[in-house]
This record gives sequence, C-alpha cells and structure tokens, in this order.
Amino acid sequence: RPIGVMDSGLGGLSVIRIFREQMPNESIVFVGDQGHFPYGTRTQENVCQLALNIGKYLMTHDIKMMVIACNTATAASLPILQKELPIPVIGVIKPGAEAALEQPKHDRIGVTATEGTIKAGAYPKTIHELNPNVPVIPKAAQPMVSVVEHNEVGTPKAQEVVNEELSIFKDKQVDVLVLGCTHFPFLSKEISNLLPGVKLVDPALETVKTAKKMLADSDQLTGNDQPGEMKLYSTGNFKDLQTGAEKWLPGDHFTCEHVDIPED
Ligand code: DGN
Repeated sequence: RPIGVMDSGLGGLSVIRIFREQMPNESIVFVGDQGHFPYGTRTQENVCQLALNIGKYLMTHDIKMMVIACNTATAASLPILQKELPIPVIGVIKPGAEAALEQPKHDRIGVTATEGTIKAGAYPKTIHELNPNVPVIPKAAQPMVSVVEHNEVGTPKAQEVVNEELSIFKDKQVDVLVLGCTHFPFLSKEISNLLPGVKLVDPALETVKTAKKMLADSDQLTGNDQPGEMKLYSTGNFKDLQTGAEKWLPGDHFTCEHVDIPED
C-alpha cells in the first residue's frame, strides 16, 4: 500500500525527495492542490476542508498513511484529519519544531512560513510546548511561495524576493531558521546567500524519520526491494507539477495526471 502525500503545490516535492532518499522502495501517491493554490492566504476552515477532501481522495488509493506535506494545511487541519481518516496522519510542524531544537546551537530560533502558518502561531506554540524558554522570531514570506511555484528558483528575481522577505533576520541574530513552508527548501541557496552562518532547518527530514518509525512500529514498511511507484496528481495544470517534478526529482520515475477534487 502506498503512502499518501499532499501539498498546495510544488512544495510537497521537497518532502517527497527526502522520502525517495530515505525510503526509496515505498510507493507514493501525491496530490498537489494547484487548483486551489495558494493555501497561505486562505482561511483555516477553508484549508481544512480542502485537506480533508484530498485525504478522502487519497483513501481511494488505499494509502496506509497520510503525510500533510504543507505547513499551512498542517496548522489548519491535522487534528481533524487524524480524527476523520482511518489511517495514521502526520504533519510537518512538530517534526520541524523538534528538528530546530535538536540543533546544537538554538538560542534564538527564526521561523519563516506562509501568512496562514504565521497567523496561526503554529511554530512558536509547538516549539514552546517542547521548550518554553527559547525566543522564536516568526516572519511570513508569502511571495517566496510564488517564486517556487512559478519555477523561478535560481533566477535573480528569486534572490531579490528572498532579500526583501528575510532581511529582518540579519539583525535578529538567529542561530537557526526553520523553513516552515515546504516550498522554501528549494530556496535554500538564496536564503544562505542572505544569511550566511544561520543553520537552515528543513522539517522534511524529521517528518520522514517520523513516518518511517511509525510504519516500522506497526510493521507496515514495504517488503518490496524495487523502487516504489510514484503517482503524482494535480488539481490544476498537471504540466506545472510535471515540470517541477522533473526539476526536483531528477531521474526518478513517476506518472503525472490531472485530478478533479471539488471544493466541498
Ligand atoms: N507549501 C505550503 C506550506 O508548507 O505552507 C503552502 C504554500 C501556499 O499555498 N502558500
């Protein structure tokens, strides 16, 4: 049985690439909800409904676990999906918070994410549940999502947008910056150019570790010794997802199609 993964768009591929590195034999079904992109500026209720619809769609592929590879959707919907779906569901925020606190030096933690995730206070809340004494400095950077979604990574525009959105961290002296939107790891180079010496944390690594452990504990890791199948679906223009997947999962095999998942 495959693992189901969702995001509002291409960001989910930053989580899938870690799955492919760490658990290459697992099959994956991914939905990029590009028909409803971006999530970052929608209401929590609306994002929750979209995520639930995608969860139900993924169940039709007989998934054994769902990964919400989107911080905005995790903040808006994780407990509801855990209640409504008959399989384990995990998000990216708790793993991201844990990964930040695991860094050897984490006296001040910066978090950058979409407007929705920052407004929900998801990272400060989760980090402070684990350690109430660490200052957390949040900054929404919604325009960086569009740079990735429009395949503009590596262009001068990408560096300009990163400089505009994240230069506040230059004076804040953070040790660690959590990339609290799954689109942002694709901008790591641009972010490091602006903030040399700041340790960037991609929650995907810890998320995949969590998924692996949960599947191992319930004896559900695949016994397959061949690369798992990868099926990618977009609720919008599947060509954009295909272009993104060719760029971010080079050499990997996948199918890519459009799927309609109505809004209610
Ligand atoms: N990639 C998503 C996240 O991690 O929050 C959201 C992107 C968006 O829709 N704005």
